[in-house]
Amino acid sequence: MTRPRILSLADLKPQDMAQQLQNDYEVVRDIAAAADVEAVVTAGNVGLSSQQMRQLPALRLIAVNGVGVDAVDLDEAARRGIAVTTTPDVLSLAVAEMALALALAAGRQIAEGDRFVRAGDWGRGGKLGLASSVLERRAGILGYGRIGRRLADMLRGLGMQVSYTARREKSDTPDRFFPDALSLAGDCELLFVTAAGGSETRNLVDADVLAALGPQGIVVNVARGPVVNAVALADALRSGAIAGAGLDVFDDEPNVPQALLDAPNCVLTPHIGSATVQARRAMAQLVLDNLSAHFAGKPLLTPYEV
Ligand code: 8YV
Repeated sequence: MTRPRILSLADLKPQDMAQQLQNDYEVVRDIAAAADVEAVVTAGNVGLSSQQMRQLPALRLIAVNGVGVDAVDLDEAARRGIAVTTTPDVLSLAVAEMALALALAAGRQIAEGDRFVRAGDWGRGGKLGLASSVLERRAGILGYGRIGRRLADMLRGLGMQVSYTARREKSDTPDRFFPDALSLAGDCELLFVTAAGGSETRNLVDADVLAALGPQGIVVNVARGPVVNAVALADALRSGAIAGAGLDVFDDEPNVPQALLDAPNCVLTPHIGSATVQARRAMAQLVLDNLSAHFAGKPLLTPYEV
């Protein structure tokens, strides 16, 4: 039996899941050789532009190995009746765990302490200053979707007081609602960014929000780089307007602005929020299941509804 041809712009992980894709499909990697393909596999941070879609006249399905659709031209997909699927829920724990890890790393001098020990400063009698407790802070979550809510559950479980802002107040949560980022930041010292990317959330965390967070404040971003204004963030770290940051996402990955590389108490990771074996395996399985459903003419498992 001939295997359907698909275009893959992003590798599935772990290796056995990538192998499964190879077994089930003829996997093309060059878009110039994919004019006949009905399905494309892409990553959340890779997406598919309208220009790429124009090179794919037979396209019927965009299977995103991730939850972010900000890099997919959804208008063009809708206009052409191309379905989009994502991998919701299965990565929420991993990304929430990463957010907590970054908060602890920035707040408890983990990266700085590691550099201090390796540089021999401890051995030479040096001392790190005292940190301010992370779990005794009030936490604010900007973006209260699946990942934000998973994180809220985690933080509450650790005894933290949690507030959030989202487009609408939710009735089914004990967490306190604030109508916007500014009022949320004014009430917390640990601000987690878990909002979807795209034009609606660009620069939501700006100089005013950082000033409201205050000199004890820590910002953690596991969502999309542009939600936090990188220039304002680097300035706030340098001037002491906030105390620290933990960043897993950036405007122009894999390039990280020099101002953030140079900023004090800024912990940086290379977009690895969902990069656990468990999450990536479950994500890959959903991609495979959505592809199978499409080629079998069955309903998609996790269609992205605009
Ligand atoms: C991944 C992501 O880095 O879910 C998303 O939108 O950005 C991340 O989980 C990526 O999609 C991995 O394929």
